[in-house]
Amino acid sequence: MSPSLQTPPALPNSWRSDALLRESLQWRLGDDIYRAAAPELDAMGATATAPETISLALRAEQEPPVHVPYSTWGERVDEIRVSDAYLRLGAMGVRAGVTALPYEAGPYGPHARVVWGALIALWGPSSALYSCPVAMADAAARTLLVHGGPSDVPVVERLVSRDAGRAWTSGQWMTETTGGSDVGGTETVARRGDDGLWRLHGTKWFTSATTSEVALTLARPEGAPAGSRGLSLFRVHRRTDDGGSNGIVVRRLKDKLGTRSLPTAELELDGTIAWPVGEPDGGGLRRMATMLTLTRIHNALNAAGALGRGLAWARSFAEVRDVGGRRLASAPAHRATLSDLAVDHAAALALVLKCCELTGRVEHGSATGEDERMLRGLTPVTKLATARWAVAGVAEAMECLGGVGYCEDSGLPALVRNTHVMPIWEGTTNVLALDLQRAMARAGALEALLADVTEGLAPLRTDAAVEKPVAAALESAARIAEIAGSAGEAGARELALAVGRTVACAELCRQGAWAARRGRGRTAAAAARLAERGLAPGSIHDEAQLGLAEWGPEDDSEAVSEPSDAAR
Ligand code: MFK
Repeated sequence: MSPSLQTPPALPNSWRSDALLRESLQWRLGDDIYRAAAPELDAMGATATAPETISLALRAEQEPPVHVPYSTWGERVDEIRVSDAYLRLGAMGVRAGVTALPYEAGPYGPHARVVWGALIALWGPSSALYSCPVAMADAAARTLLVHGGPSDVPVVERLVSRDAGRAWTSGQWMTETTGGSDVGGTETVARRGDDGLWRLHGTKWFTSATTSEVALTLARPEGAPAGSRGLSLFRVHRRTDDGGSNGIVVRRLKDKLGTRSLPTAELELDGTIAWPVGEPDGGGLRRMATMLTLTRIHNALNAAGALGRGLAWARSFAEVRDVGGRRLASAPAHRATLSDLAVDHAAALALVLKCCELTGRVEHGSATGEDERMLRGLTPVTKLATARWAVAGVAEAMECLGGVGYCEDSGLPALVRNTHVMPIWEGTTNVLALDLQRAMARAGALEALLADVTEGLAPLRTDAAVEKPVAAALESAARIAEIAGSAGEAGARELALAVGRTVACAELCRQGAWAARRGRGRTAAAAARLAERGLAPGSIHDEAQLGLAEWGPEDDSEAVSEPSDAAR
């Protein structure tokens, strides 16, 4: 090799090289379950970072889906062709259990969702967004198990299969032209025919992973009231049993900033046969919330995974790159940047693994009422906070690689583009911040979260390893309790982010104290750094209008005259 050429950074096995992820699992699972889980996570860490996998992901990015509306002979077929690289990455995940693991009677019991969470975080950044249909398959399976009936069982069996040849994925068709957030405005109508079958008529404006074999969707049975209370939940199949279209016309594929390997379409439903999930009695949005809760956790796992991947690239590059006669990894300013990325990654993992732990207990029937209240509030907080941290973090990671990181073949641009969707789909930051307020008002979610912080940290007040961040998290919890009641809609986002930082800091303190007793100090240091950055704000928006008005004097009489030349 010519001496002027840069040694390429090598992506290491993402399980073996992520001490924080391994420690988090050991702390949450205990030694025995950790030892049982480690081999499959190690295998995924190797597979997800293997050069062949990274090449497949790059190729999937370069081969976007194609919509074929008509056959050669003019028949409307609405075929959507996707890259075989995208399908191969999906099969890799399915075989490893990204949909199956939580439904299997394995050795993990209520901890299955924690092991699975690590699996998703490792696989996600290499999946070319096959993580999206996987999220919806898992969430649809759970929704059908909780709210469906016997006819849904064969569908669930397909959704959670490890057999990539048999496995199905699901869509989640919620968004209509009336708005992505305002689901109560859904205009799709459900009619029951004389044959007893329900048929849907309407337009779904954003349907992700449109090649999925099934989808869950909302529609308003004829005569049902307006608003979200009139909506029912339905299962639809993309094709009829004989391979026909089931009354679904693909209007076009969306041209998106990212998620390019993934088909997202506008669909016309014209007599689409559908099966109600539960009774078609107007409780559809409440049932759909089961799906949303799980897809939001998937989103957060992928955000944490993206941060981990960005950090891994930045770290690997710093270890081989020389700048100004020294290794980049030894330059103090760069080390500080990597440190802050590591803190974001630690905070994201802390939040989302706690969600996984709570979800596992709920699914296993061992959750307390407090666990359920916590999960209700922590899910929107985790989704919104991790998505924002990931967007900022992967951009930082790209900057760490300089101009090469800005080039497509480095893989960093795809990581940045694909992370940018995370704050948008599954509810934007503000929609989720308002959802926290709904959870506070209806489920006592904030009290449960703050009680968990204060009770969990009480024994650590005098623990030398984490004394300072423990004090900061306790102070922040008290401050949140003080401001929460008056936060209102304008303060919803600041409140939710403060809750996210505080719970993350508390979790890192607990893990850090445990790790310090085993001679490891990095998690305690991450908790301390997170606390130093500030957890709860001193004040919170009560009314916000600077963004609406022109920034300038209220009227002409307040205008300041131009200074004279002498005064300049
Ligand atoms: C890599 C990972 C990839 C992930 C896959 C992504 C692919 C899929 C892409 C998409 O589909 S993106 C579209 C996602 N759309 C959304 O996330 C919708 C955003 N909007 C909301 O979440 C609104 O908050 C919501 C539509 C739920 C608000 O509607 P309403 O009509 O104001 O709700 P309302 O009346 O407060 O709640 C209706 C019922 O649902 C209530 O129950 P009850 O009928 O028993 O009173 C609520 O308590 C319940 N509910 C609402 N949100 C809930 C919930 N229950 C539990 N958890 C929630 N989050």
